[in-house]
Formats: sequence, C-alpha cells, structure tokens
Amino acid sequence: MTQSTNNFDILSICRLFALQDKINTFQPYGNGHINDTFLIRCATVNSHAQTQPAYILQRINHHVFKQPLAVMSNIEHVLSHWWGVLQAQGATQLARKCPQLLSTCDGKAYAIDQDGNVWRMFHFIDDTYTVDVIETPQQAYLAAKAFGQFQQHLAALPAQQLAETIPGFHHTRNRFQALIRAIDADSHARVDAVRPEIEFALAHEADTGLLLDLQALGRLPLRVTHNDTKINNVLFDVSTGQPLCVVDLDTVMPGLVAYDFGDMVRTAATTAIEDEVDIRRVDIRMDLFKALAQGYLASAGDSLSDAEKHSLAFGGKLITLEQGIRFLTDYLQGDSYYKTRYAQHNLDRTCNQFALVRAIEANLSEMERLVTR
Ligand code: ADP
Ligand code: GN1
Ligand code: MG
Repeated sequence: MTQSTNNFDILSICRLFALQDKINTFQPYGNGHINDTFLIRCATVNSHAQTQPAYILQRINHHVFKQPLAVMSNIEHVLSHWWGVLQAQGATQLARKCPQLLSTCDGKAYAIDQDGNVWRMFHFIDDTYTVDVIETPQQAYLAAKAFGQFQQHLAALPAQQLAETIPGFHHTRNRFQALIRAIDADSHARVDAVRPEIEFALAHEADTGLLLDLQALGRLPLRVTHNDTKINNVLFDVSTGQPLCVVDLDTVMPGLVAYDFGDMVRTAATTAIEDEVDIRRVDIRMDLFKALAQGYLASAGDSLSDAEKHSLAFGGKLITLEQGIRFLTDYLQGDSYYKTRYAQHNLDRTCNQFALVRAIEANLSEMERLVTR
C-alpha cells in the first residue's frame, strides 16, 4: 500500500477520524466529477467478524464549494432530519438507507489537513452498485421514485435552514451570462474552435429564464431539493437490484422540483453517457422518460402543484441545456471546474449535451403530455 494517492497522505488523514480498526487498503473510488473520493477498507475487527468495516473518505473540492464548512453543516442537518424521518416511519436497515458520517477524533463531522483541505468520512454502504446509463424502464422507475422519496423525506425541513452551498447553482440565466463572459474573455483562445456550440447556446437564451420567471411570479415554489440527481448518485442494492440510498448531498438546498426531475431526464432517459463522443448515439429514450415520470410522480406527485408537474418535462430540456452551457464555459475557461481526462473532454461533453437538447426538443410535447396526464 502506497502512502499517498493524488499527493494526499491518506493514512495521516484517516488518523484524524475515530476509526476503530487498522486500515487494510485504500483506493480512489467512483466516477464523481467534483470531490476526491477514496474507499478505505479496514482489517477485520476480530476473528468472528464476517465483514471488513469500510469507509468513503472525501476531500471537498473547495474551488467548487467555496465554504466547505457550510456544506458540512448542511449535510449534518439533512442527515439528522432524514434519519429521524426514516426512524419515525419504522424503516429497517437505516444505516443502509441513509448515509452516516464518522466523527473525527475530536468529535467533529470533518477534518482539516495541514494544507487546509476539508475531509469527511462516511460509513461505506457495502454491496451496492451505481449505474451510469440506465438499461431498463423498471430501473428508471425505481430510481426516480427514490429521488422523489428523498425529496418527500426532506419536505418538512425548513429550506431557510440550509445554506446555498453554490450560489445560483441552477440559475440558468446566470449560467448563460457566465458563458457570455467566458466568450468575451476568451482566456484560452478557444472561442474560434467552438462557434457552432456557441451559436447553439445563444439561440437558446430565451429558455434560460423561463422557470426563474415563474418562480419570481410565485407560480413555482422553492423546496428542499437534491440538485444533483445524476443517476450515479443513487446506490442500488446488489442483492435486490432496488435503489437503496441517495448520496452526494453537497448541493441539497432550496431549488425547484423541475431541476431534480430534469437532471434525471438528462442522465437516466438518454441512450449514452454524457461523454459519448459519437453524438449520433445520443438520443432520448421515451420508454425511460415515461418510467421516470411514473416513478417520480408515484412518490412525489401528491405534493406537486399542476404548475410544478407542468414544469417537469421542460426541466429536462433546461437542465440538459444548462449542463451543456456549464461544460462549454469550463472548456473556454481552461477546464478548471470539472475533472477531465483529455484535452477536448469538456467540449465533447458539450456537444453531447446539446445533441440531447435537440432530441428532447423533438419530443417535448409528448413528454409534457406524459407528466401532466
Ligand atoms: P462527487 O461529488 O465527486 O460526485 P459523490 O459524493 O457522488 O462524489 O461520491 C462519488 C461516488 O462514491 C458515488 O457515486 C458512489 O459510487 C460512491 N459513494 C459515495 N458515498 C458512498 C457511501 N456512503 N457508500 C457507498 N458508496 C458511496
Ligand atoms: C457534477 O459531483 P457529480 O459528479 O455528481 C456536478 C453536477 C453536474 C455533473 C455533470 C457540484 O456532479 O452539477 O451536473 O457533475 N456537481 C457540481 O456530470 O457541480
Ligand atoms: Mg456524485
């Protein structure tokens, strides 16, 4: 076992947490684009124990989350509320359905290393898997139901008690303005190479303010939403194939339900992962969309107004457009936000997302019919 991964001294960082056992192995884990995530496995506690305790150690990306301690305070708040709701419902196996933080040696929910990085440790929810591309309508139905349930579990949590961990996270009009600034600055001399993508974004400016305007008019309420309902943020149970737990709680904060449903459409009703380079393979799968709508409405539907239901399908278009705008902005700014594996990665993601917007546009009226009927 090497001492460090990505230049982090993982063993020293682990020593800041109240681990009972000796560490056996650690390795980078998952496909997240933002935080640094490691799976820590410990040596078996005693000769009778069947399982090795395991943990998820994460460094919060403080370039993305400028106030990591506010992120941790939100998460503690959300977890304690969520746990209480599950307990009151008489749920079994709570520790597999709600992530649990491991405290540091001095009783905190996070540790700060000598370079100022903020770290946290969750108990690893074992025997689970994540999916990057949904395969069956049943999977889509269940995943959407799980995100809808998550939102229901947090419905009574007063939204004003949560900090906005990334201000204007889904303020698509501001995202569009950020793109314009990146085009004007052209700091990495990339604008000339991406004219068609810029044109596509500019042609969609009117879409960026539609939900914000309805929100300002009081037609769409702010609720506590997840805001990053990418499909690989659901853990599925290996033994049952059922969604078990929603993870990645850094952006749980006030938002519109259309954002949560929209990010599910973007990631779970598509034929390809978001960095598929052959955009001819990118399309919307209406059977998966229908299943998402049914699953989400089955768990969250009763609490939604007609205006909110009506906003869901457009949310799919908006969040996909916003995601393309965000990837394009990051590309123009030199790839400082998202983790990338090669030079054109953010550009490929942009083209992919804009292809998906086109596919959604071609089906939008049918999608609207499915969420409102
Ligand atoms: P990022 O913000 O970088 O996406 P996530 O919080 O989503 O980071 O974590 C990355 C991956 O780690 C998840 O997609 C999931 O596979 C895994 N993961 C996170 N928390 C847990 C947990 N408590 N138990 C098991 N796996 C987890
Ligand atoms: C990031 O953290 P992860 O990989 O689940 C991003 C989302 C994007 C997504 C695109 C805090 O999600 O907003 O939709 O990448 N998270 C943040 O894949 O910016
Ligand atoms: Mg994630």
